[in-house]
Amino acid sequence: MAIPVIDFSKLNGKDRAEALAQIAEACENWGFFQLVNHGIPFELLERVKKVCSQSYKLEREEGFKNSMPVKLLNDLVERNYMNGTDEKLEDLDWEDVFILQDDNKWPCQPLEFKETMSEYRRELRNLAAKVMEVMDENLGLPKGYIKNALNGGEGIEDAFFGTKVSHYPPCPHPEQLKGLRAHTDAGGVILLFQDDKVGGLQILKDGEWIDVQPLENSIVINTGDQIEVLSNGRYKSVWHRVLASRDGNRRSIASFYNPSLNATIAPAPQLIQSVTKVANDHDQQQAYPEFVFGDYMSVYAKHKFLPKEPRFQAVRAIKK
Ligand SMILES: O=C(O)CCC(=O)C(=O)O
Repeated sequence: MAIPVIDFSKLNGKDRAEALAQIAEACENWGFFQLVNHGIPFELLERVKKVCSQSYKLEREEGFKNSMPVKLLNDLVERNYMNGTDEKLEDLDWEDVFILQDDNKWPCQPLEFKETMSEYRRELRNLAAKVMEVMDENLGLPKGYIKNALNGGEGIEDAFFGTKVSHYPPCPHPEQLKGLRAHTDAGGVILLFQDDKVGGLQILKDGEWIDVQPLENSIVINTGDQIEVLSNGRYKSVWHRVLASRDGNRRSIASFYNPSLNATIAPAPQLIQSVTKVANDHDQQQAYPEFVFGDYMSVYAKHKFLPKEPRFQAVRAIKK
């Protein structure tokens, strides 16, 4: 079983209806899909791979060798050996991360890093907007509805757009921990540029973990908890995780188009139907509360690796 691969360029031609339907199916049944022919120049993607790998080598690799995950894994392996046990590290990720925002400190090396990653982030932000418009259309919402909701209203530009550059270095004992523990994403739309060769990302589908197959220069899209709320449960956020691996240093670059902390999030009224209306597949009552995204993030920060349903209950309680 492989996650859907969709040719995004088909939206501009005679096959538009087919591409829209494929994206709708992927959003409703998978929560993850890969876009090819997405319009981001390959030449830029090649530069992105190069500067992120170089920056890891120049600024972070040495630090990872002395990092907490390395120390805690060494201690665990020694303890297991001494005690004849097989304990695992359940609350740690074998991952090196740096975050790029518009206004934080970025790696200085290599010199082309800033220019390349700024260009990449502009392209990805535009792609996120296009993907959200497709979701609007598929859900029968006015054009711009999801983007406006995440920004906190029409004409406001306050969404959070962050880029998380991760490396999952080779791990001597990959069976003892995860590269990144299973979770659903808190926010809106996530655009992931994953390693061409080293796999490890998996999603939970019908009770089974399945691989998100590396596909050169594709962009993996997934929907976060807030799209689940806005769509009133039509587009569910999906559990995913990254396995640690003995070989290869997996690189992934995840860009998050997330709501403003001030945005009020609630199911779109168009997707809530009265209970008395004749039922069809998509008619349903409001399945999620209205809340302020900042409150959701306060809960998420403490419970990221736990099921999402109690998070919705917690923000329902805050709002009351
Ligand atoms: O590294 C990946 O492929 C996934 C990253 C991820 O799920 C996250 O940062 O939330």
